[in-house]
Amino acid sequence: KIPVTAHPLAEDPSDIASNIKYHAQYSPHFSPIKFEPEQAYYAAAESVRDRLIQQWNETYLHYHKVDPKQTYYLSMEFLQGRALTNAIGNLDIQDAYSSALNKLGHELEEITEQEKDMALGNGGLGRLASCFLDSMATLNLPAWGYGLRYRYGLFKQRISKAGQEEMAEDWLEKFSPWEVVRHDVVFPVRFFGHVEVLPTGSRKWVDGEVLQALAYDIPIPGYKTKNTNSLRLWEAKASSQDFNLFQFNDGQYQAAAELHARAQQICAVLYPGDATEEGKLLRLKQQFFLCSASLQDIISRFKERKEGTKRDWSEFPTKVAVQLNDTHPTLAIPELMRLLMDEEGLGWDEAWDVTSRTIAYTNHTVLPEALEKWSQVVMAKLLPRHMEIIEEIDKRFIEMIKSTRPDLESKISDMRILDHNPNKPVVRMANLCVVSGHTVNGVAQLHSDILKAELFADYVSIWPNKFQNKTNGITPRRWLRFCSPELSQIITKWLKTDKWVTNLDLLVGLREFADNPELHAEWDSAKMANKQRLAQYILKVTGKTIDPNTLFDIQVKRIHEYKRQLLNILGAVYRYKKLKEMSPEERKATTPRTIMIGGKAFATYTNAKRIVKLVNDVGAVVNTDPEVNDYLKVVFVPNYNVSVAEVLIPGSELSQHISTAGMEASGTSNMKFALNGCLIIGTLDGANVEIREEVGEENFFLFGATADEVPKLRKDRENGLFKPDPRYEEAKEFIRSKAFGSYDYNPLLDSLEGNSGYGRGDYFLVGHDFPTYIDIQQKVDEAYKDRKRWIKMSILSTAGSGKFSSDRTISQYAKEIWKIEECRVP
Ligand code: DL6
Repeated sequence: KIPVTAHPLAEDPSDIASNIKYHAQYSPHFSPIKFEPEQAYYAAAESVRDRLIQQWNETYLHYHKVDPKQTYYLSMEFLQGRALTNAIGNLDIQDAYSSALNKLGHELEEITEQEKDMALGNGGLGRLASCFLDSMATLNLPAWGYGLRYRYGLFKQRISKAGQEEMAEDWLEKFSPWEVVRHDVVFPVRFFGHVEVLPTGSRKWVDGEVLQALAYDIPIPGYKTKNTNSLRLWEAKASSQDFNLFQFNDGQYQAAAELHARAQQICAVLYPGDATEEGKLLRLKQQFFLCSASLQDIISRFKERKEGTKRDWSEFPTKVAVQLNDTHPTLAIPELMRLLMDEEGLGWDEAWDVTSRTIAYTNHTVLPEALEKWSQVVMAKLLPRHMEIIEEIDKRFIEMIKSTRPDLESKISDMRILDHNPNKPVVRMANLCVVSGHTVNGVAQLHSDILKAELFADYVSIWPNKFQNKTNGITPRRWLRFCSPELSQIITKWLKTDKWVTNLDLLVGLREFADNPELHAEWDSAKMANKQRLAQYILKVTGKTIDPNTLFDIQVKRIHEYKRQLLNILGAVYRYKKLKEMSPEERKATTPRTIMIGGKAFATYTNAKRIVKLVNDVGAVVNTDPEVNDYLKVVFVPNYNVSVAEVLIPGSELSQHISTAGMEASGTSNMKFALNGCLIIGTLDGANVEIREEVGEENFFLFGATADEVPKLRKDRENGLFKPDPRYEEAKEFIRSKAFGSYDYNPLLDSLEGNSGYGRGDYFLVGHDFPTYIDIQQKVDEAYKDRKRWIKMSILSTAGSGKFSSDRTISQYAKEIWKIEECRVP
């Protein structure tokens, strides 16, 4: 009965329903017979997209007219997750869409489940980039995200008897209603070739192979504002001239389309394996592809914005801020130099001035293996002109040190960009960023302090003002307002305003009600509803029943030895063993717990995959043991991603952030859990330090060595001074005894033994921290028994989370690094 009409900006639910039907009929992706949840999702998404496009165009035109300074956030990862709930929420049209869909016989919640996660990222770094985009739009900041349009996102994880299996994650299997291809935005990107010296003396990169970068844009709506920014993703293509029709007709099908096949490899997957030389080359190609296309686009926008008038290049840094999300987009530095010198005719000094005033770099890790180093040989072959430019930057840096800081001469070999180690000459990307960028920042206070005191200490003495801290943040829209509507409503009711959604500091107002029994009852029931939803989800994906009346204890993050999922599972094994030894009465007096662990292990990271298998094997025994399974369950949550996090985090009560101190740059899931009233058990690492300060020491379960103590503890181990706690030995022995199946866990457990080497000799100090971990877990059990105390702690955790809004982080970047201002669409 509902008429089919376009009504692209309808407000009335009946008109919205008409518009959804319009899309089902006139943007047909399916045969017209069915209108099931899947078809309803695509039609509703396209209907929402109509509105976004309207705002998006207005935003582009407004920025074009005002010509403000803009930020360009270059990142190899964006972990956007699903878009529909977020778009409807930010546009503030949930109720209208919900009733429109009801009129069409659907539930909004059900159809949102149809959407595939856009998982173009690996972990915290990628999700941070996505939170930042949300905040930039919400704060009306003129800003763009730039990334790659990977055909397959981060792999889909399946758990079998053998452990983790990786499958291609096909987010574009059907199509994405959120991307718009811009056929008019295409730039050439060259690889290989050689450098020619022109008669003028200037240099030009020629020959090699040239691919095309084609832009796909994803709209990024701000919360309750018209500003809708873009995430621009590049796809690699070969042109039609590169298709050899003659060869094709001659039956040489592969040869005829060789360049097309190579183009497809570039955006095939995120982080292709880099154990082989081919893999390394492909990763470098991906990085350069992102940098070159983005900079050409940025430059063309810079020129376009003052049509007709020739722009002075010294103005460029007053219109453009480029932020490098870790070292992956470092090639933006030599590429900007090349474009300015070889294409625009600037001299070295002028180009260097522009480049170094434009580019800033964020460091996200101190792990040595994650600090990128590229072979000079590969770089010179793939990017001969860039290698020349890097050599020149290196040479000038050394000259500068020699002439101005002779006291640092002995440090030059560590500080310079090129490492000429004869066995493996490499380019150190972090050094290139520090030398070339105007600002370098860490992502939590402790991490920034470590960067200044250790990794970059020598540079600090040259450029003390170059180094900053920008503690990470998360968007309160996705990570509270939309993922936990129940808790959000309660917060709004008690604060008597919903302004906390854009001013998270207001949460502190909850403190005055922290003992109020009425709030306690509401809080408890919202948390319980979220726990029930989580339990249903676990049943759906694992077939396991978990009891929402037990303490829900969650650790979800990439699997890595420094994050110490192994400490968690050893603790669970110890708990299980103790429960087995207890009498039935003693067991009844314990705090029943459900431990959930989730995360993906990189396909070639053997110990991480063993950890995944161990969690599953422990779960298989514990969960089927009738003596204990009312008191303990251990569940591995498969295929952890953004939309899974949106179910897990609201239902959590305790979450584990237990990395070896000094190793987790910040962490951002710790912020999401704390914001959702979940208590943290953790070490003094990354942003945990600041979370504990904000929520109060008494609301944080702290244990373990501090970052200052870690080097000495490692030395002590090397000198045979470590005395293991008997409980630790007991837990390990229990696993070695094959209590959890026949799989050989000795190689994994052996990494905790011995006394030297990275990844061996318990480099991550699981043994040292185990006893305090077990002790603090007992405190958790006691605290949980006192319901009033626990709920109060939970409320105070949310109340103290205001600082961790990405709106705060982005405002600081805007003011202190990018020097950009709000440009609100009227
Ligand atoms: O800054 C975002 C995020 C931090 O919260 C994590 O602590 C940090 O591990 C992560 N860094 C990376 C880079 N590579 N590594 N490892 O993902 O960044």
